[in-house]
Amino acid sequence: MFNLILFGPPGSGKGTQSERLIAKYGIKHLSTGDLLRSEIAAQTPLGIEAKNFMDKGQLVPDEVVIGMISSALDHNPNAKGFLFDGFPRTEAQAEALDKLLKLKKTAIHLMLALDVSEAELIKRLLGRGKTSGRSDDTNEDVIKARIAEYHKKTSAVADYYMKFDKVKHIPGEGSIDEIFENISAEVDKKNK
Ligand code: B4P
Repeated sequence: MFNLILFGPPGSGKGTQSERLIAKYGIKHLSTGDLLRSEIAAQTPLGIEAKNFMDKGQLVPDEVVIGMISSALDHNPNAKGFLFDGFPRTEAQAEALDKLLKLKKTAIHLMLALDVSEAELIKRLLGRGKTSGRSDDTNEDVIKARIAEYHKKTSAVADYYMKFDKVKHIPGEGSIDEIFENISAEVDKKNK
């Protein structure tokens, strides 16, 4: 089993690169952002609660996203590995993920962290907002709040995995193909 975390601030290319990674390596994609947006579309109680946080650019409470990931892991017993996209986003989520994977006798093998400047993040997200219909991408104040949440609560998650020597930084600016080549090279080194 090979388990990978794709990490980075909002708009750094996690969703974009995830599509290519799952196509190449056949691992199961678990995006908490996508899972939350499906709950919102289905107007479930969880989705209605999550939308309040997401519309303000805030993180959804840990217990909500940890519960979603735990159930997704249970529903995919035959996966040959998982790609975690947008999760974990707090240290509490990282600790919970380690415990969940340990119960399944596996672990995180690699965290790939995409580095992108703040000006580029804002440009990309406002660009996506023109076509995506995502309310959190159309307002620059909400985008800035998401980036602030990242610095306050999420960037420390890389330090957590750094202690276990599992983090590789990848420049996240340049062409999507070029970035994917660098990502693949790191995956291939670990996943022989
Ligand atoms: P997510 O769905 O995870 O979304 P994201 O971080 O905004 O985007 P991502 O990084 O995947 O987008 P990409 O760069 O691919 O989160 C949304 C919200 O959900 C959060 O704010 C939070 O409220 C909540 N949430 C999710 N997970 C949570 C958790 N674990 N805990 C608590 N709350 C959680 O794409 C951005 C744009 O850049 C696209 O238009 C793309 O085409 C473009 N792009 C990508 N690569 C590019 C490149 N190389 N060059 C130019 N443009 C590029």
